[in-house]
Amino acid sequence: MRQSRLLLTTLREAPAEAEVISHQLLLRAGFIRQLAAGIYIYMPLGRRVLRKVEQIVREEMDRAGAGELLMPALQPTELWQESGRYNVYGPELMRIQDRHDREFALGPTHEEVITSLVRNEVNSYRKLPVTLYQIQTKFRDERRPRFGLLRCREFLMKDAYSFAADWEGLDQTYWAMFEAYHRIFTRCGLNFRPVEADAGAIGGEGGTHEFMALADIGEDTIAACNCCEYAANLEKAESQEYVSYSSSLSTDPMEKFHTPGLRTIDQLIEALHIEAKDIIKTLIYMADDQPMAIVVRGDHEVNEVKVQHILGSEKFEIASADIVSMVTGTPSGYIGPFGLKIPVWVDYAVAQMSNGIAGANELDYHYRHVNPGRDIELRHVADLRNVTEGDRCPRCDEGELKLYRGIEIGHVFKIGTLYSEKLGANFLNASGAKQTMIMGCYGIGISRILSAIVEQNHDQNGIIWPSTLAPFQVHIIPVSVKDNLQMQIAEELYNQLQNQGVEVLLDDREERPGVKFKDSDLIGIPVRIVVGKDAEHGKIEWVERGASNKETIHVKETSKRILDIQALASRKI
Ligand code: 9G3
Repeated sequence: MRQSRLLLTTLREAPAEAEVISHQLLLRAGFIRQLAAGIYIYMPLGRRVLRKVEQIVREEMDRAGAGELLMPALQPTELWQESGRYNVYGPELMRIQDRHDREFALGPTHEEVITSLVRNEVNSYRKLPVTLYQIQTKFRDERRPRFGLLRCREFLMKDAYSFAADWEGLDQTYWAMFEAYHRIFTRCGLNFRPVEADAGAIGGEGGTHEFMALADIGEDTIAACNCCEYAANLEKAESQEYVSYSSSLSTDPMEKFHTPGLRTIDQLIEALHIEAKDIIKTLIYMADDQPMAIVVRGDHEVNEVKVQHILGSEKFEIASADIVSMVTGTPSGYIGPFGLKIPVWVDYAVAQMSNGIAGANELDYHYRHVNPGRDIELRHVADLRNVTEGDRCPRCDEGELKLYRGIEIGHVFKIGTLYSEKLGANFLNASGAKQTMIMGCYGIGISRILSAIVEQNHDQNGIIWPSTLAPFQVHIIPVSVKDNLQMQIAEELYNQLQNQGVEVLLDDREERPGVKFKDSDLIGIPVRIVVGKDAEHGKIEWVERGASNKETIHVKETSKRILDIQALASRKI
């Protein structure tokens, strides 16, 4: 491709609304342009990268035995009525009316569509298991689209769905997909971790993993052991139940004492010269509109996903201040797990505490020398908290958990009969009896991967694309297009490499060299060949993006080197 013919406008500055580096660089390097909030145009360079990610995904999905189809984005909302999800999703589900006033949803995902297809196409165990996938645009009307391609309202997803006759069949497909995801993200050059995850709204009966690209701006937090393979989304991560720190068990009876104005953890620590872990924190929540006390140690946070699963409640949220004072008769800051007329759930770490400080359910008063085993009615004790850095790994005995931020780039679910039941996707088994298909679903955020890659692969001059995804493999830059010899050598090299099947971008623009080099650093093509004054001696400069070295080599050496690069770029592990 000749750069003078390519629609590529680089920007010196990113617009103010671009807060993260991947959003800034994808805009500045001309890979994307925003049409509206959370809605993007993939410019030619961006489209080329997107297509390479799609290609890797297709190869690995096909290799895992999945069949590619393409479903409509327009979905009759009758299907969402049938699955019972029509009212589960509010404004996030984009709906439109057609000319006959029939309502359609713009598909945010396709469980309903695929299940309604398979219930008509498959009726015998002989046709199972079957896995189908598509690479297609999804619509989710996010309240706050942000971070460029990381949280869009229209985005590209690979979504796959598997149907099996039994759980064993689902298991085989699930792990085949898991392996395929591992290969896909490895080939994309991503630094990622598969983590145990919470099935969330989609529910499902059998477990789920997320694939997280490690990045400081990632919205998710994961806990990973520094010794074994254990890794989990913070929503689900566990630690050894028995905390290591042992304190002196207090034999003194618990004693109420005056703590005027000490409402917060920090004020207590400051005034009493204690640590957060000596404090018993009681929070009031509403679980399906029932008030409930959740008790955790002062240095821990309530994990609302864990508590919601334990309580089995649909709705779970912190109680408002007036509910708190109504339920406990106390202003917030002095609440303790004593004599409350509501259920009290206590985290493991609190049950093992001794000599703690807790609110006395009286303004300006706390208790000290509290031994929960002795002084608190421990009817409900469970794992209610977020794990913290340094907690002991729940799988191996010597490991410690470390916390990382991650971008969710993939998610695999065992959803069982959640949709096949509701939508009647049944089959006749070997003995002719009717059974419900067992499903799995598997997503990859194709467009989100571009941002994850840039978050992990950039420097102060711009993007550094892995060779497997770069929009071009080689960038030829003649220093002066007015110098006939330089242009002649550049053109010859351009044609020769093109004939070798190399993806080459030739910067034939009439621009100053400095501008060309800045643009080249910004768009991040892995190999740059500079044709300058040494051309008369048949010498060119070979520069690898991200490496510090620049080499002067003979022009004849280039094609050999390029062949090595091509072998690297096209390797299918
Ligand atoms: C909706 C809206 C947003 C949604 C969903 C439905 C997320 C929804 C979960 C999934 C689960 C899997 C197949 C590919 C992998 C992920 N956001 N989810 O179901 F109506 Cl507005 O999409 N689907």
